[in-house]
Amino acid sequence: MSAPTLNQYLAQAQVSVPLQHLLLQVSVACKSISAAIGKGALAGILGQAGSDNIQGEEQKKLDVISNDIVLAAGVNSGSIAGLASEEMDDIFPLPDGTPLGDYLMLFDPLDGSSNIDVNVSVGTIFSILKKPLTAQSVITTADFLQAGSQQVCAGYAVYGPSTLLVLTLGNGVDCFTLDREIGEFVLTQRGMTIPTDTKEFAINMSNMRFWESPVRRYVDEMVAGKTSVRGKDFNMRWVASMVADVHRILTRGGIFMYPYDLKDPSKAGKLRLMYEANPMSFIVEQAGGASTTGRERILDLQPTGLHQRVPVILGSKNEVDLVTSYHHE
Ligand code: AHM
Ligand code: MG
Repeated sequence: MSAPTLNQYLAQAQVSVPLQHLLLQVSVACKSISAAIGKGALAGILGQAGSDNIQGEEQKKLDVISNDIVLAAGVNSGSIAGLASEEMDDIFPLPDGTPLGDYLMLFDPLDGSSNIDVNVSVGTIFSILKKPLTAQSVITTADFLQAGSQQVCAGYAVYGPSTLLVLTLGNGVDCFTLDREIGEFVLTQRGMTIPTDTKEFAINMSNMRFWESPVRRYVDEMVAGKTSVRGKDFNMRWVASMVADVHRILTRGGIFMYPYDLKDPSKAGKLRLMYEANPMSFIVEQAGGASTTGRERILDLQPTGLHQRVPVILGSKNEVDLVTSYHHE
């Protein structure tokens, strides 16, 4: 029998019908973004949009296009109670007449967007929560501020040589590949697992002078390799698209770090808890890896704001445990 399409897979899985609708709409959004990225300069969509997002970062045209596509997917699913995006200051006001569903979705429509103009992999990350029982008829920001451990689903698409969709529903991690000839995501890997040990690390080394001493010590030891207490040599990779770096770790192991740094002490790191750290931590843990801030498990953090930033250390369990133990010494 041939491998199931996403549609067939969701119908077989123990997934509520509204969540199936939402995930199918998200997958359609990912196909549209993949098509737009594939056209690139031919469609005149590379370069800056001329606006800034809430974080004061310059938006690319494709950031704005991707954001609109994912918002429409959420609205069209009929399963959404609320939507929040890395690219928008506040939660999205659903258009009048939108049927109100039970799910909240937070997303980074185009992660790694500094890589768009140089034709390097980028992606879409999403996190799905249940609307809290205490929610009123009008959804508020507070309804979204749930710990990552409350996620019912998380996933990412990576737009690389192939377009992939990686999903967890809290029961392992499965990977789908977009078959462009039939226009469907087809299951190509069930039960992705991250090896416990690794010889590969990912970190932006140009920030070294801003790191705290536990990260500095950990990276120094890996760089010293065989001559250090580690007794083995390490290799380094940094795509600068979290989706691509995390996907490599899900495929062959590794550790990814965007740690706390003193570059801008008010920010506590670069990556965003709700749009990047939580969904990726859920996926990584479901694949047998670990994810911490260096001090605490990311999925246990009680969010304080939609756009909150956190340090992120995730991947092969033994390495994450080691660098986390350095923070506790
Ligand atoms: P973005 O969501 O604005 O693209 O920013 C997040 C990205 C991550 O994908 C990546 O890990 C990191 O920023 C790269 O940062 P740097 O430019 O410091 O290497
Ligand atoms: Mg991002």
